[in-house]
Amino acid sequence: MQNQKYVDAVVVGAGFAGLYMLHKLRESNLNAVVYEAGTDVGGVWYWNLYPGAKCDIDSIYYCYTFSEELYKKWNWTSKYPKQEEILNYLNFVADELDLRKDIQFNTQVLGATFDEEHNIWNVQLKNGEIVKAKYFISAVGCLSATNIPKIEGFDQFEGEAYHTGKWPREGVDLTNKRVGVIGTGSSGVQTIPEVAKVASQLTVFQRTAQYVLPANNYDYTQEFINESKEKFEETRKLLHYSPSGSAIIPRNKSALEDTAEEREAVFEEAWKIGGFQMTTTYYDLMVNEQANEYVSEFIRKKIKNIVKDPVTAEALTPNYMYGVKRLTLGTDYYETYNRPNVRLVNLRKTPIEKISAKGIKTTTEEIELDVLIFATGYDGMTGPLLRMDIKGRNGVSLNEKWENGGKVRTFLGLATKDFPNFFMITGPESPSVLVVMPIAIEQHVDWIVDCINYMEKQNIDAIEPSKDAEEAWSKHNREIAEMTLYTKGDSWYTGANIEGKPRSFLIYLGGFDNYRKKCDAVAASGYEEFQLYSSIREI
Ligand code: NA7
Repeated sequence: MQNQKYVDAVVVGAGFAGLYMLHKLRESNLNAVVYEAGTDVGGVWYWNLYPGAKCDIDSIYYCYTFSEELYKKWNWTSKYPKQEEILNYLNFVADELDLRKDIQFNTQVLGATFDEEHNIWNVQLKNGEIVKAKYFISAVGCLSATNIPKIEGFDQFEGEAYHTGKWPREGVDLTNKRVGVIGTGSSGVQTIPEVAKVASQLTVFQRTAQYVLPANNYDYTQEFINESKEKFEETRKLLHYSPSGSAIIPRNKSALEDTAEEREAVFEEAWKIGGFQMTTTYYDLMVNEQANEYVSEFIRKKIKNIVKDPVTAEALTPNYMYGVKRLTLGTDYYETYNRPNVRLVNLRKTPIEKISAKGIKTTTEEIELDVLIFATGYDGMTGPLLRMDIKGRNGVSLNEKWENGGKVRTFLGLATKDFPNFFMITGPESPSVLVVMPIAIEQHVDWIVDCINYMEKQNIDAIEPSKDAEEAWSKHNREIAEMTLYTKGDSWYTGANIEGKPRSFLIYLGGFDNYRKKCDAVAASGYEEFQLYSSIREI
């Protein structure tokens, strides 16, 4: 006989999203439980333990802003925080808010099935337990479903192999080892310079060259920390109400308005400052192809100036548009290729044929490796949701409804029809992944908890978006995306990084400020674009 318990809400995942959701639900006197597959809090910051892992958003922004007291209690040490520091921060938050008592660790949620008769979710845990809940809330993140590409012979490899996003907690000793890294996205770009420092030989297997901007990370002074705390309210407003949902405010100038010399000076200054300063130089870098070409060319020249070997420099130079793949920040990334123990294999010229017992066989050679690192990214946005078996009305699964990711339909990225009382924090078709993530999370959690409170007060049993609302929202999303250059690239933004994944663009690009207004208007209207059900009153 299965052991069953009932809670008001089940939350999946104990990262930034799950922790804040739990706190807010408890504040509303709801009985909630968080299930987390890991042994502790942290989400992606629990799993991404690879050498060099850090966040590429300023730490004073990449944190919660719902509590001034909490914000002021924590001291960040550097502009771009290391994974360990963020994990410490999330542990601090969990302790301050006493969250752990409602989190069950080591517990994977396999799926959930909606019981239409009782308006209840039956949540299935890997340990066999079924938990009943009125609300089923995903806090699984956007980049948590790791992708290891299917390469022939992987099972024959006699060395060690790891994915950056599932790095062993006990660490990996790479000292004097022959290491291979496949992948040059943000994870690869961060880990490659660190691995190069200790490995005897590092071979980077690159399929697509990246635009890597210099991070120019630095330690904060106490004075800066004090000032940033003083500016709490200003910062909170900036992050929550700006179009980008970040501190990045592009200048109100087109790259086409400046002369070549002026543009060069502007780009040069941004390069010197580092970080994402480049994205602030002109407002039209991602909407005008000529503007985009100017910045692309500037970075291409930088790469060729830094990398000494011309063949390597050529291979590292991207030939596609700047920004259509997620931009990356690096520390000595291009410089690393000048080291004698580092070599780049250009997979466009010599693709991987197979993995052998000893290493990697390309079309021209076999490269022997002791350790193989997959920095091959994630099945983004839909992956973590579709890896759970979520069944809504009529037993139809989310996979079936969304046609395995080929036809995603949501309303505001928060909910989807036929899956009543199922909420997605930072779901597809929301702006989240282009907004400072904890800020996007706070906006979603606040909206969801307001909605739940409304339902509880109004005796509503179930809520789901209407078909018209979600069709209109999805269409609106696609139309805005088509006005930009973002859809033109192959990356996790478009699903092109996963073999067989249908291509689609699932990030709302209409501005975080407009998005928030839309969400607020929906709530203020009494959730007009949703269907509400109550067994005890007419709606
Ligand atoms: P990304 O950015 O998706 O990068 C993955 C990298 O792995 C990228 O260079 C891919 O090349 C490469 N890749 C993927 N599959 C293969 C195969 N089969 N062969 C060779 N190379 C492959 O993931 P990250 O973990 O670096 O970063 C994810 C996000 O985390 C990041 O954007 C930030 O938002 C934080 P491709 O470009 O597809 O040719």
